[in-house]
Amino acid sequence: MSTLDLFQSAAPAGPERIGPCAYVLRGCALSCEQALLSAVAAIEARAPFRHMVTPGGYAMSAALTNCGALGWTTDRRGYRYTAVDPQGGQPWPAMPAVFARLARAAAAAAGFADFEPDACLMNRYALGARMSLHQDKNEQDFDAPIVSVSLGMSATFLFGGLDRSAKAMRLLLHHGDVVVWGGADRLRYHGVLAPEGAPHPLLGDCRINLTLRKAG
Ligand code: MD3
Ligand code: FE
Repeated sequence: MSTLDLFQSAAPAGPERIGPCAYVLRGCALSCEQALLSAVAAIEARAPFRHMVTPGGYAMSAALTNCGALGWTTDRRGYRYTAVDPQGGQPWPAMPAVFARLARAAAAAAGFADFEPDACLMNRYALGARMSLHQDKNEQDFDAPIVSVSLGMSATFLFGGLDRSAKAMRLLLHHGDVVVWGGADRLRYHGVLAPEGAPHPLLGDCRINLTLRKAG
């Protein structure tokens, strides 16, 4: 093997800083993609992706489900975390070890030691589905970071400011990319545009995003 081959091998790039306390780890999830995808399949068999309704009465275009001790839900009464899946009344499926391990390693690489997620919100975006600018503020502890894992088709992520009107930075996220947000960036407005580019060889015409959180 030549020196050039060594440099061209799939060594993951180091963390790329996109905010005071926010980092992209390109391709960080690729080494465990099979384990992640089988875990997603097992979770959706027990807690299917569904289109929830916002307090304003609109169905979300992304379909969602959860795993872990707590799961995020929305209905006409508001946004909240629950221990039980409101559709079926069973606890959310347990957090797979591969999710927790990846989230912990990614958080550590971004400078957040000892991250222990108790909730994983899973969003599935079909063609045309998107998520408009919002803040994540239903969690108890804003000191813990959020780790996001992108799977399937690519999508443009919008990374705004602390007030809705601030101009958003755009970042194209691909299969296997992991992003970590904490500290000063934890309450920034953010959103995601519809999947773009080619269908993914493993997931087809959709993008799935895992967001690992400490909710309770
Ligand atoms: C930036 N999901 O589920 S994850 C969400 O791609 C959500 O499914 C998007 O926003 C998706 O709430 C983006 C990335 C993310 C999550 C939390 C953040 C970015 C964040 C919190 C603060 C700043
Ligand atoms: Fe969010």
